[in-house]
Amino acid sequence: MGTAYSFFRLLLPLGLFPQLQRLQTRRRVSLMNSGVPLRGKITTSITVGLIAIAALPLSASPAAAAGGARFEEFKAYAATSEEGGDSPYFAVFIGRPNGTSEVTLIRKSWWDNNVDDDYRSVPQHLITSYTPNGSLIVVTLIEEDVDPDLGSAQVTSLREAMGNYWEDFHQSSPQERVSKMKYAMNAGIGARLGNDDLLATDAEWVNTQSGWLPAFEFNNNNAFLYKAWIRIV
Ligand SMILES: [Ca+2]
Ligand SMILES: [Ca+2]
Ligand SMILES: [Ca+2]
Repeated sequence: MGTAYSFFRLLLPLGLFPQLQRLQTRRRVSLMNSGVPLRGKITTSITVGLIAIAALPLSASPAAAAGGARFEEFKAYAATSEEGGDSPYFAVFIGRPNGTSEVTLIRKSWWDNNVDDDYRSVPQHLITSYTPNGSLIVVTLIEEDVDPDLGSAQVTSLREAMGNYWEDFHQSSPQERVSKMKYAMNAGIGARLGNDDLLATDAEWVNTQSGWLPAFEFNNNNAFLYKAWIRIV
């Protein structure tokens, strides 16, 4: 899949491509109704589908030894300067060395308008049960204003876009992987937010199958400081 294609997908909040596919289906149906023979085309798409199935990586099944990733806790050392408490939530991307990936939102109702300086929370939220060494975890801290901007449709399209991007870059150099995926999270989330604030993004590598990863740190010109901790369990 081309890089330009997946970057384009990143910025498409609701996914234009399923609509294009539907349009093609409609066109095919209307062509069938018009009596135009389509056998050649249908055979071709079945063949392409079979090739795609045959090309699925065999390494996708989890290795028994690999641990899962749990979002243990976060602390707001300094909340943002907005009036009242912050309403933080986290978008987490996990890219594995085999090219598979996940995107999850971590958001608790009791954080809403309730996070001030020195607030600490221990949600112990299991993100995924498969995080082998060499996986990259990227976390973006977002602050809600008015109402939540990322519903399930936005998360689904973000997950798909990030997945395509990771497929393209999961074998690039480690430095490039970090910078590309941080950039992709910022661009992909930014394109899907209304009035919520994207505060900061940080990344860490998984290099243990049991224990804490280094803290994820979120700050921007000292306007706020949050840290979050993920543990491999
Ligand atoms: Ca807010
Ligand atoms: Ca805000
Ligand atoms: Ca909002």
